[in-house]
Amino acid sequence: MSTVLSERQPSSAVVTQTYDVVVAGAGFAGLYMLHKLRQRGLSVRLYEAGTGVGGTWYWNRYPGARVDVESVEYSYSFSSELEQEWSWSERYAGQPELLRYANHVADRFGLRENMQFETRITSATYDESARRWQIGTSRGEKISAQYCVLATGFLSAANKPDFAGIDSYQGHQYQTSRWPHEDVDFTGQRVGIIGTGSSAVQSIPHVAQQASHLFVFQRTPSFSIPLRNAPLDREYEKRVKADYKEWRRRQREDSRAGFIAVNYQPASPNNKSALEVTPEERLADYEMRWASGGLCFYSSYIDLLTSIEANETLAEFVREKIRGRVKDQDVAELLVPTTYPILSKRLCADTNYYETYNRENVSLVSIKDTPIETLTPKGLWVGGKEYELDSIIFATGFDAVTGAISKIDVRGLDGQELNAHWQGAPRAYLGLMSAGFPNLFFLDGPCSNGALVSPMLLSEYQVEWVDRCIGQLGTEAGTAIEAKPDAEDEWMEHMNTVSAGSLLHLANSWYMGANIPGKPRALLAYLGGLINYKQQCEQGEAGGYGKFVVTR
Ligand code: NA7
Repeated sequence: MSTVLSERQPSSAVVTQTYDVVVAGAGFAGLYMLHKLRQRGLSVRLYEAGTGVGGTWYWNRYPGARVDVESVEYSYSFSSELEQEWSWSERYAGQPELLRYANHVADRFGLRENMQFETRITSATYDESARRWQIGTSRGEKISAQYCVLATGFLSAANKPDFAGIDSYQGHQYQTSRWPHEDVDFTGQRVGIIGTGSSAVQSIPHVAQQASHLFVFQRTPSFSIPLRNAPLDREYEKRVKADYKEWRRRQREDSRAGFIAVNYQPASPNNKSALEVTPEERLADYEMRWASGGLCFYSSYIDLLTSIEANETLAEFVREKIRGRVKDQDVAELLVPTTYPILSKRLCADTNYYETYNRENVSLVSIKDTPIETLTPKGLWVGGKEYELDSIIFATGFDAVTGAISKIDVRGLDGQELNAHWQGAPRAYLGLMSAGFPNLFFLDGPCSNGALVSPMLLSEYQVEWVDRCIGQLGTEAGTAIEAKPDAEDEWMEHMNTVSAGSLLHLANSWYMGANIPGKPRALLAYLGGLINYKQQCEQGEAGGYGKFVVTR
């Protein structure tokens, strides 16, 4: 077996190893992938850039970081023992608890012995004669693996814009997605935060409680709904645990996106048009969802993301709510989004976000028409004014979905670069494999619905698909599977067909790659829904993987 490099070992060790499968990333998808492959008795090595497991919840340690999918659903379903023994403390778990859960899973299933931390996979080159991947790491290792699974996460490659003067700034700099492991205390400080997406919406109320003054630099306002977090109702937990199997079945089979938390979301998916009901009926539905909290507006009327008129009914409802939460109506108007349809950017879910602007020590600075000119040694210049700041927080998001994969130098058949294959737009059959890149799998990658459905559910489904595939092919030397170019073309066409007319195209969001300067504008996710996606994946497996070229 391989040499195990623990989290504490120096980074100078260089080993050359051979495995059946190499997995990149110790987030929830990577951990489960490792578990499945170990159960098959395969030799597997998981490489992780951080010093520990948890992926998103390892990196995003900013104050207020919290999942906005209900805890009982944002958890693994593969082990009923795990389901029964783990108890969430809140309706929506906070980052520390989610990190504890990831660590518990790694320990409970003995996964650490096959993991190597502080190691980033930097290259993967397909050796056609051996039909194996030659993998390079940030430690200089060269590894040979028959299969390679990239579980690198769709919100993991941090985006820190290259602001002029950024190196001249002498205060403290923080990035929400690279937050220090130690507590950060802003007491008595003048703090600036750049960005008003989910990460900022969660952290602003916390930072405002410490800072002497908080300046929020907003380019585009978000739509945010109250999260209505609370300690987890123990009666509710009992009911869920008594019936978890059926609960999970319904998540998989009965819901549009894998969410069925009926206790807290009394509103089941609404299959009507927002325009076919009376204004009173519509308002009642919206009020019920507002009171329930969180992301349940996604399961409201069926045409909210296809009809601008229907969408506007919800957008206006939420705008009015924002106006009602903010005392200064000039500030409220700056916080009201008007330039894109609601839900076409990821909806935020907050605790006291808008109310924070009622505090004396919080100022909203719109940088929509006057972008940040430069950082200075003391702070930053915007709108002809210098803001002196002790700390600046960059809540500027991610190079989403493709960012982490494109940082790896991947070369497939004939030396073709994956980044070249994805130039213009990423291409991957079922979001799982790209033509010309045999034995290379993506989890939560582009062209699947990772960004739009229950992330745990999709990860588990994809892991099980990949595990079955590797299991059926086996590890005999020379065995390879590759998506047929036709299958990939058809999938891309299908993706375009199901997304035609979607309002998602109208926003400059990370779903569209539009938040990163120079990134091609293309919808990165599959909009066909979870049930349809699974049917398509089953078709892909049918006929002995008929949509793939299998070589033995
Ligand atoms: P988001 O949602 O991408 O938000 C990033 C924010 O940073 C957003 O308000 C951006 O404004 C702003 N931003 C980015 N670049 C700049 C520059 N150059 N100048 C000023 N402002 C900028 O990332 P989050 O981390 O908050 O959330 C990501 C996901 O995590 C979220 O969708 C949930 O799924 C969980 P913009 O809107 O581009 O004008």
